[in-house]
Amino acid sequence: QAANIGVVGLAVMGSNLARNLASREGNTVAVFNRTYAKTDELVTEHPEAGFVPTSSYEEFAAALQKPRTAIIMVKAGAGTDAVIDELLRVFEPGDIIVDGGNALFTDTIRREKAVRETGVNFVGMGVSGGEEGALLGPSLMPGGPDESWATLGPILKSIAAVAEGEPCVTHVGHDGAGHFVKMVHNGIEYADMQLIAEAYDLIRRGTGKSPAEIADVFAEWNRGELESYLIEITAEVLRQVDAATGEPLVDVIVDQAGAKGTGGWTVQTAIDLGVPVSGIAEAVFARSLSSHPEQREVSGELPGWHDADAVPPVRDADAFIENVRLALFASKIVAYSQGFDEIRAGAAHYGWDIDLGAVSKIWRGGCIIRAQFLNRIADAYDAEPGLPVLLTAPYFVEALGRAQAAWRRTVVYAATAGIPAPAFSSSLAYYDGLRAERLPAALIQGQRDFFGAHTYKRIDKPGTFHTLWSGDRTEVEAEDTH
Ligand code: NBP
Repeated sequence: QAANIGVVGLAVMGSNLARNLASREGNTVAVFNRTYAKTDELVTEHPEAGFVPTSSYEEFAAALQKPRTAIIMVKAGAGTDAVIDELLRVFEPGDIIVDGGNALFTDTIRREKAVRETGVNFVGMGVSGGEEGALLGPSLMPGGPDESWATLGPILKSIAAVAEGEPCVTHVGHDGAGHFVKMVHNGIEYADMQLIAEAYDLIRRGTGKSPAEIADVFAEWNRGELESYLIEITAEVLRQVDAATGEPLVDVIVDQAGAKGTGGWTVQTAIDLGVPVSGIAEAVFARSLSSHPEQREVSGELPGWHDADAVPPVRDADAFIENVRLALFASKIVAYSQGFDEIRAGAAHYGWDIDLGAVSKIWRGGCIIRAQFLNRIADAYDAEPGLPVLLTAPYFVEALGRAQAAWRRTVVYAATAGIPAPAFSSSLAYYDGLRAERLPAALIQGQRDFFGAHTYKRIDKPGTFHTLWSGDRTEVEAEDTH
C-alpha cells in the first residue's frame, strides 16, 4: 500500500510524530531510520499504526505516493544535511522535504535555496511540545514555499494541537520563517521559566514558605491571568518529594541549569537585528551563571549588604506574594513583547510576511509556552496589525499600570535582600527605558564623538555634527558616520 507521508528519523520525536500521523484517518505512514533496528522496534511495538517500514532511501521513496512528502526528525546539523542529500538522490521535482528538527533558521534558508534548485520543495518546520506534543498534538510552525503548504496544510492541521477549536499550525512565511519563529518561541520560554524561578526564589527566601506551600501559591495563580502550562508544571515540580531522602525534590536537584542552545540563538540573532530582548538574554545568562560551580565557590567571600542570612523578612506574606505575582505578570508581558519585536524585525529583515496574531494563536496549544495570555496578544494584533511595540496595546498598558507599584516594590525588595532577580529587574529597566522622554543615549553620543569623532545629531536642526574636542571645541557640520 502506498503511503501518503513518510518520516525519516525514528528517535523519540520522529517515532511519536509518525504515530500521531498514523492515528489520523486516511494517513498511511512510511518510516525510515538510519539504524534499521529502530524502525523494526517501532513497527513491532505499534502494529495498530499500520506503518510501512523501509530499510533504504530507495525503498522509502518507492513506498511514497507522488508527489512524495517526507518529514525529517533527526539530530539538527550535519545529520539533517546528510538526510537531505540522500532524499534528493531518490526524490523528484515536486516532492516535498520537511525538516521538523530544531534547525538554525539561517541553515534552513541555505537548505531551502539549495533544494529549490533541484525542483524539490523544502519546508523548515518548527515543532514544539516535546515528546508528548509530537504524539498527541504539537504546535507546528512551517515555513517554505506556498505550493507545499497546499499539500502539507491539511496533513499538519490534522496532527497539530487544537486550541479553542483552531489547529495550532499556520504557514508562518517563506524559507526560514518557521524555524525563526520556533527559535524565538524557545527564547520566550527561557524568559518565562526564569521569571517563574525568580518568583519562587523571592517567595521562598522572603517568606520562608516551603516548596509545597509555594506549590499551592502557583496552583492558585494558575486559576488567574497567569494561567499557563509552565505555571501548572511549576506547582507539580515544587510539590514533588524525593523518595530517597524525603526532602522536596527541588532541594536535591543540582542548581545548574542546562541549555540546548536555542535561547542563545535568539539572543545572538536579536543582537544582529538590533532588537533589545533583555529579558530573554538575562534568562540565558542566568543559566550560564548557574552552570559555573567553580566561580560560585567564592560565594562565601562576597559580602552582602546585610549580615549573614539577613534577608529582611517580609511583614505581610500575602501582600508580598501578590506583589510578586504582579511583578511576574508585568515582566512576562515585557518578555513576550520583546520576543514579538524580534519576530517583527526578523520578518522585515528577511522579507517574511508573518502574521504576528496568527503566531500567538498557534502557541496557545501543544507548546511549552501555551497560556491564556496568548489570546490577549492575538487580540492586540487583530486590533492593530502594525503595532510597533506589543506592550503598548491597551490591554497591556492597563495591566502594566496596574502591576507597576508591585513590580517596583518587588525589584526593590530583591535588591535590598540580595536575592538575584535579573529578569524582573531588566524587564522593569526596559519598561522605564521605553517610558523615558530623554535617554542618556545623548551622553553616549557625546562620548563617541569625543573619542572617535562618530558625530551626533542635534534636537534643534537637521544635519550631522562634530565638536572639535581636541581643538577649540567649536562645533562643525560633519559627514554622517553612524
Ligand atoms: P535526536 O536529536 O537524538 O536524533 C536522533 C536521530 O537522528 C536518530 O534517528 C538518528 O539515527 C538520526 N541521525 C543522526 Br544523530 N545522524 C544521522 C545521519 N547522519 N543520517 C541519518 N540519521 C541520522 O532525536 P530527537 O530527540 O527525537 O529529536 C529529533 C529532532 O527534533 C531534533 O532536531 C531535535 O532538536 C528536534 N526537537 C526535539 C524536541 C524534543 O523535545 N526532544 C522538541 C522539538 C524538536 P540513528 O538511530 O541511526 O542514530
